[in-house]
Amino acid sequence: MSDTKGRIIQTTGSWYQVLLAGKMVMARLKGKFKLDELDTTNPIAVGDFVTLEKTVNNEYIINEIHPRHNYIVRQSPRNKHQRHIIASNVDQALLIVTIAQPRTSLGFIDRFIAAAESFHIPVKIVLNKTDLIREKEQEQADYLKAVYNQLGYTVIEASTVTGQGISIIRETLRDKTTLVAGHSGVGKSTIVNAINAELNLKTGKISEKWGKGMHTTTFATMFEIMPDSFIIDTPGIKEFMLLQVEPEEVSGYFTDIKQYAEGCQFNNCLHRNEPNCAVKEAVENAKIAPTRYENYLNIIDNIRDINYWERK
Ligand SMILES: Nc1nc2c(ncn2[C@@H]2O[C@H](COP(=O)(O)OP(=O)(O)OP(=O)(O)O)[C@@H](O)[C@H]2O)c(=O)[nH]1
Ligand SMILES: [Mg+2]
Ligand SMILES: [Zn+2]
Repeated sequence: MSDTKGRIIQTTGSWYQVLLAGKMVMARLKGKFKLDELDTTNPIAVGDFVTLEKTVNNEYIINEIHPRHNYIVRQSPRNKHQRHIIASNVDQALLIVTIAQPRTSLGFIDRFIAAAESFHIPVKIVLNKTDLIREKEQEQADYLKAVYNQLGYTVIEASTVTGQGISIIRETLRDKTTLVAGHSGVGKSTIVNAINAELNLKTGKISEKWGKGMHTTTFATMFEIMPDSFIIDTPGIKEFMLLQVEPEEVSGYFTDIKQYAEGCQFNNCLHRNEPNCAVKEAVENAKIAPTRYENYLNIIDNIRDINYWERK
């Protein structure tokens, strides 16, 4: 019997695909497995590093999960008090957005970034399909680049048609575990295929595997896109949301707002109507982008609505 360290690539019911020394093996969980986090529905998630034990029958058994650096959770679809770990040990998130075909709203981008901040995952943005940007849309592209670059979320301009940005994306992914996210149709699979054609992911239509009816069994998948470089594809990007967060916590996930919040008169300031609010002042003086502030307000309103209905 020998112990070895592997990484969970995919979970399918009670069997786990584990990458072990460059090879894929199937493993099962040890019979009596102690769960340290009792409020999660799945003990093991994609991205987990585990210790495997090979039994006398040449089967692999998972007998230890190594501590997670971070993880992405969502509410269990069956029980709102339970959490489901989507993926763990994520180095960064690459959010693919487009100005047209489809249009990604800044509200979606800001919600995504806030959630990623809450999970301690750094974000980079890929502005894809630059070949489709027409003159009147250029202003929106410029605004997006200016706002997010300034905040420290690198914006990589890309097009799988012209090849722009593809080598930058390749270098960004190298030696890391990256969650690749974005609305359906923005070009996630096309970009991945441009980097590693061997993966040959389906493009152009919503992949059947994750089509309607699959939303209750959300499993993330991990691919090795290059040696030691992994990408995580999550089917339910809508579930990537701020979870169990109070309105007062949200500004902590907006780096720009957080920076000014210390100057507010009240330390529980929501930066809406309170007097002597340093955040509102920063918005008025164009120190904070107006769309960022609006999207922040939308998020806290949304949380208040949800809390209201849940407490009723
Ligand atoms: N013009 C243009 N079209 C692109 C570009 N990148 C991808 N596309 C096209 O956009 C469509 C959708 O691309 P996909 O890669 O399937 O999109 P996806 O994000 O994987 O979508 P889902 O799997 O549904 O989430 C395909 O028809 C691609 O050929 C680009 O840079 N420019
Ligand atoms: Mg796809
Ligand atoms: Zn304030």
